[in-house]
Amino acid sequence: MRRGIFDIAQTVRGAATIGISGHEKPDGDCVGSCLGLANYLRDLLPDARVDVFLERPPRELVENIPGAEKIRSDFVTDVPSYDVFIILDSAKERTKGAEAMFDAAKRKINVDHHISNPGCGEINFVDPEASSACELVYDLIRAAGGEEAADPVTREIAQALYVGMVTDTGVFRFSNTSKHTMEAAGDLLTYGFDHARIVREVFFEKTYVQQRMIARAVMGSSLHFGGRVVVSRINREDMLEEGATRDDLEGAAAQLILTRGCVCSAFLQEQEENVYRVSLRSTGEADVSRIAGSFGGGGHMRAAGCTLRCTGEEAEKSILEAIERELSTSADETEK
Ligand SMILES: [Mn+2]
Repeated sequence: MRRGIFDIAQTVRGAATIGISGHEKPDGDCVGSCLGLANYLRDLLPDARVDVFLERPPRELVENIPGAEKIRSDFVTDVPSYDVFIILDSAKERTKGAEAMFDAAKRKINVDHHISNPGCGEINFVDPEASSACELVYDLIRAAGGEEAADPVTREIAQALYVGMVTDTGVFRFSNTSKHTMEAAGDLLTYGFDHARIVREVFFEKTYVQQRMIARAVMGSSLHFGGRVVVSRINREDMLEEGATRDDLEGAAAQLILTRGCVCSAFLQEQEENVYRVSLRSTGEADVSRIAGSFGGGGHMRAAGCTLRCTGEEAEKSILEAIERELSTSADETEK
């Protein structure tokens, strides 16, 4: 049994209004965990109102996660204070539009697997060992008290949670994939959704513009520290030339870290003049959540992000210095 797990059915008992939210720019795990839990709570409490607040998810998630059409992307509600508000896959600061609703709620719950999140609820179920928020929601639903005979998992719930596990484990490739992750995923598969289609559409498919932006990121990259670090930067004029938006840069960071010999990568994208979003990846030798944290960002050991406000050259230089520091620190720690 996971540390910090609680009885979700018991906790929401009697609630008439429940709010749910996750992080900005919601990914498969964020949308899957929010909608998987929302579907479960709607079945559990048919008379309760369950509202999900998220920015509009990308098309492949809307098409593959049941209930996505009910998401409230305007963050507008007429409920002054939700009986229960649950933030998934995020700390409250990253939810943007939902933070005030969370603060105003009568009961605040936080479920997350980000190592950088200390927990922002009265009830915190935060486990960095879990592959995904969806794995934690799966555990919550399976551990919930209720009628013995009824199976609380439906095909809709199973599909939503599977999308999140696939997303955050890179289709069960990353080291966050545990025996328990596979057992949970295996259990979800028995509900009979088209899992092969999900993997293709949610994880692997790219638009042609995305493919071209990945190519540009790789072509424009440079190697550092004897080939152990690869860095690439995409400027606004690169995006303009390809007709690309920010969403079209998806996949570039993941491609860079696949360079043989490389243990850490940084992908910088210019958001506006002198503002760079940095996506950091690591094979495990460096803890990139610490690098991101030193610039006010966050994330996981092997995938993290932050924003730098300076010129592109300065941003690259600062990031490379931070990576060098982190690599020497983690080497020292290994020796001890
Ligand atoms: Mn996640």
